[in-house]
Amino acid sequence: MEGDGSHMSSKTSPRRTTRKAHDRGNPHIGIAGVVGLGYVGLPLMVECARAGIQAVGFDTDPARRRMIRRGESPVEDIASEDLRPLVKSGIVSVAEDWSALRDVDAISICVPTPLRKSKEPDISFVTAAAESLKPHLRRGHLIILESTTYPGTTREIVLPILESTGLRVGKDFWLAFSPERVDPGNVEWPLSRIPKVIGGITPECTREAAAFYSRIFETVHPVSSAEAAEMAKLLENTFRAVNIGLVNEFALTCDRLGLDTWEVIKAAGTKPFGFMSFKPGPGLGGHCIPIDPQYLSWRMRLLNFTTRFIDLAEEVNSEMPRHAVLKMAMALNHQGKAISKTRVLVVGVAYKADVSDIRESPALDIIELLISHGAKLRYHDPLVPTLTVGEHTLKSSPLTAKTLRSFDAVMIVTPHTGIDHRLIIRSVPLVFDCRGVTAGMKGKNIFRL
Ligand code: SAJ
Repeated sequence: MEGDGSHMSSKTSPRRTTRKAHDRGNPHIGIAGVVGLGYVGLPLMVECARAGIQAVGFDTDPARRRMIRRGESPVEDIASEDLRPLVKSGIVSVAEDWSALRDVDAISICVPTPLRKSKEPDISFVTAAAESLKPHLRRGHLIILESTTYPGTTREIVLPILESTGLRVGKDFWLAFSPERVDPGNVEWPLSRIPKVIGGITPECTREAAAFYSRIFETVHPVSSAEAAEMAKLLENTFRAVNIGLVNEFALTCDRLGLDTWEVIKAAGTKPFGFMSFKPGPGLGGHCIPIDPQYLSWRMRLLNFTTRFIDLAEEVNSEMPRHAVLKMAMALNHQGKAISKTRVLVVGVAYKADVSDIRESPALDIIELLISHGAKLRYHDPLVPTLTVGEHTLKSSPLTAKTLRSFDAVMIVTPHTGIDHRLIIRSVPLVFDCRGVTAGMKGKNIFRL
């Protein structure tokens, strides 16, 4: 980015927003504060340290504060052996209370933004962070909200809390939104290489935030407002939810036409342009994709606007666990077996391959459905040693030829790397594959979504 990271229209060509990290930025920002030390906040602290910026972490969980001070990482993407030297050197530290916020110059808020049971946004963690910051807000502070939220949160919720101190945004302090883009488990894209969208409450806010983040991230992309930055993130993840919903509907369609969904998708994927492959699955898991679009649909309902694609994708995606169980029940039926009393092993329960996170995992819905239909259920997941579903607490069963032979059916729900699917196919009378890992494999005992 040319100049001091001054605000540019969104028409700025990408090359003009690219700047070498560490070359310039607001020199008055010496110490970075990060509120919320989870899968977003802790990697951000480490990235600040790698850019030579001292980072001070804030978290409401005393156990987590103690753990990080010991140099132990509570986050999968940060190895303790990488964290420990940073803590030892002091460039990464964890504050005991909020008053230390006065001593930092920039504060990135990386707290959860989940959904309530009513499917409404829960921004209580964001407001709590802003309220904790308020007594310590001072002139010169740069505040950046990173938590995914609906357009307007930064201006309508965070700004009034901070300005109730009498300090004025754009004059006494700066406030911007910059969506987190941490992709758990993605080694191809290290955090510093993922372009960072930034939108301020005022042009000066955008400039200050862009200048600071350009010291940490290779590319910053300023936009004209905090709302534009909030909305960009929702588009990114709604794009995924809707396309996954589309391909899941294709799975339902192929099922009714007696076609192999995976064969059809593989064929369509040979198109070298104008097509992007998504895969059907047992449902939509994780703490981003099923949730972020609901923030937008909730916001738009307040304006009497129906976000039909989001709502339809949610309808199709949330139906997939039931569809998967029903289709496996039909396959068992062909073998003269009912689901009740059937011994079923669910293989893979995390929300996606090669992560241990089970939040919103469709495997939880599938397990509940199978148990409610009387199946004798076990699971295997090398990354999830124990699992509680409803009042059932289960332990991951070993995956050996011997244990497999004790099951009537295996349902492959999450395709972790390294799971021996061929062993499963050789050992069990019925394999129901929700992820296409057996695509192309032949076997009378193989059934697919
Ligand atoms: N899924 C499908 N079919 C697909 C892709 C995903 O059923 O073709 C399912 C997954 O199994 C999972 C859910 O959808 O249950 C979400 O999967 P995801 O690949 O979107 O992974 P997430 O939830 O970890 O999304 C994150 C997001 N990153 C951020 O929000 C910063 C998302 O924007 C990334 O694009 C995504 O990682 C990624 O690409 O891995």
